[in-house]
Amino acid sequence: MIHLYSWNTSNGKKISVALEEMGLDYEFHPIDISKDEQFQPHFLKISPNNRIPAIIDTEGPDGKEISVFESGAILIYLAEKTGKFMPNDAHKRVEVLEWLMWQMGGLGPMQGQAHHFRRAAKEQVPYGIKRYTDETNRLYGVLDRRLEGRDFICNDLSIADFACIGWISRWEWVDIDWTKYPNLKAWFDRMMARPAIAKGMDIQAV
Ligand SMILES: N[C@@H](CCC(=O)N[C@@H](CS)C(=O)NCC(=O)O)C(=O)O
Repeated sequence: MIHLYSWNTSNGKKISVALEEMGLDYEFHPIDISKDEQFQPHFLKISPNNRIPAIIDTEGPDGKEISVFESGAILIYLAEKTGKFMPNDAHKRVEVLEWLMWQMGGLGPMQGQAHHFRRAAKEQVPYGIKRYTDETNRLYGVLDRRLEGRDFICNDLSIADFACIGWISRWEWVDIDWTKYPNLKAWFDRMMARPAIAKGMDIQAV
């Protein structure tokens, strides 16, 4: 059994989407970050950076329990556990890792800062709003070009797609103009039309 400690956010949804697509049984344990539950000692034991998501797999390697934090590490762990959504071919595998790391180091942090400056900051900081909105748009452009002629980011559906979907689904928070990113919009619609992805994205935090 996999225990998912998460919340209804862009990083949290990556893992529920992956678990649904992989067909793994899991139990959802909400960690309400609006109530600072990410600082509870039991959660810090498995996620020392006090961030969701994290998992406990009671049937980890060698049958022993394992916990994993950091969404990218969790996606790789689950792909290796199931043999799904991560190619064995070394060239194709590198591509999936490249796009996964692109999301982890680029799209997530930049769009996250755009969300912060546009929606949460206690003062309006025009420089911050522009800097991170522009950067998010640049990254949407990168992904749009990558998706030209491809159904999924690395041709076949992979953990790179799972990493991006939660962020792209928050496009309204950054005022994205879809006419600039037609390949990305088609990918978003294609992803959301998959029942397992729609279910994983709909994980309820309460
Ligand atoms: N690099 C981390 C980022 C996780 C992250 O930022 N999670 C946010 C929610 S999307 C969180 O837990 N925030 C709580 C806090 O800032 O204390 C990952 O990908 O797992």
